[in-house]
Amino acid sequence: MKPIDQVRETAERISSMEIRGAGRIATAAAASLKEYALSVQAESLDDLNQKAAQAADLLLKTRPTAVSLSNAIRMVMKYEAEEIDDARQAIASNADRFIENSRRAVEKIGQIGSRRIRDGDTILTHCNSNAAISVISAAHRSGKKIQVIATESRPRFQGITTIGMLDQMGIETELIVDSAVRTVMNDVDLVVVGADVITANGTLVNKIGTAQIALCAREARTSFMVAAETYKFSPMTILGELVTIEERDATEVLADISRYRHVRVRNPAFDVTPHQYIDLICTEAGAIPPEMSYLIIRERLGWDMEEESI
Ligand code: RI2
Repeated sequence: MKPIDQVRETAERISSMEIRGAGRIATAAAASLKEYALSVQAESLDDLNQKAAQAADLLLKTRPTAVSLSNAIRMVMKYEAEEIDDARQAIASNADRFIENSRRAVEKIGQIGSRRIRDGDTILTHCNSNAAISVISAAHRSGKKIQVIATESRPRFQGITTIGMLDQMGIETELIVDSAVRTVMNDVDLVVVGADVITANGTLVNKIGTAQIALCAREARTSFMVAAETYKFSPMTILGELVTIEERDATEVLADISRYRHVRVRNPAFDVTPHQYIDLICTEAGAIPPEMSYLIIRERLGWDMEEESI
């Protein structure tokens, strides 16, 4: 396989959601760029830089919402080198560092977030988030007796992945359809969800349905926690950029749309939860109120206002 075909294949697996989850797509992209940088033929340093940038672009276009992808690619592609081999090594070690930091961040989020869970709590989660599951599993491992309510998360049913993971850990779990959230909310002590994007003002962009859950939690006075690595925060939102909400194929919702003449399917993959509905964002840098998101972007992502492109 040509080196660029490996990148194309990874991009295809991310687009089709064979590889999914904001964290996983970021680490898959970093690993793909590393492999590419180490194997592609290059005639000069410029040639390598250009080829790596093209490969990065292929990966970047796969999922338009997840900022984890652009943050990962920006971190991997941040290098200065005088020789081709130095550039290859710099990309490879940046990718390794990103992947290792990501793994550690999820672990740390679990430790920090689990302290907010009390013995006997019922936790509701949506979709399938590694960061959210890390919080739940850390609470379970620390000996707290907890139950989880997991939504199906239509149309891709990531909730089935979640119940499988929780089941493996021996955690008591109930599966509900997405529309049952309000019905069960009075039984819930804490909502824990992941994040695809957190903006400079603490707004959360996450799997479609999250905003409705936040609304129900607010009505029931139930705490709403977001579990997110700091690379889920979006630097570009400081510069006023809006988050693009990915619209996926209609067939994910309705297989046979052709038999209807007047029907159109809308399939937005994510929705927007205002920061007022979020009690806490649990990151590897600590548990913060959403209003502190700006500082996370400036301090953890080292974002410079001059740096307008990735
Ligand atoms: P982790 C997922 O997106 C879900 O929206 C989930 O909440 C988010 O990524 C974060 O997941 P999708 O790829 O990075 O299923 O915490 O569309 O695993």
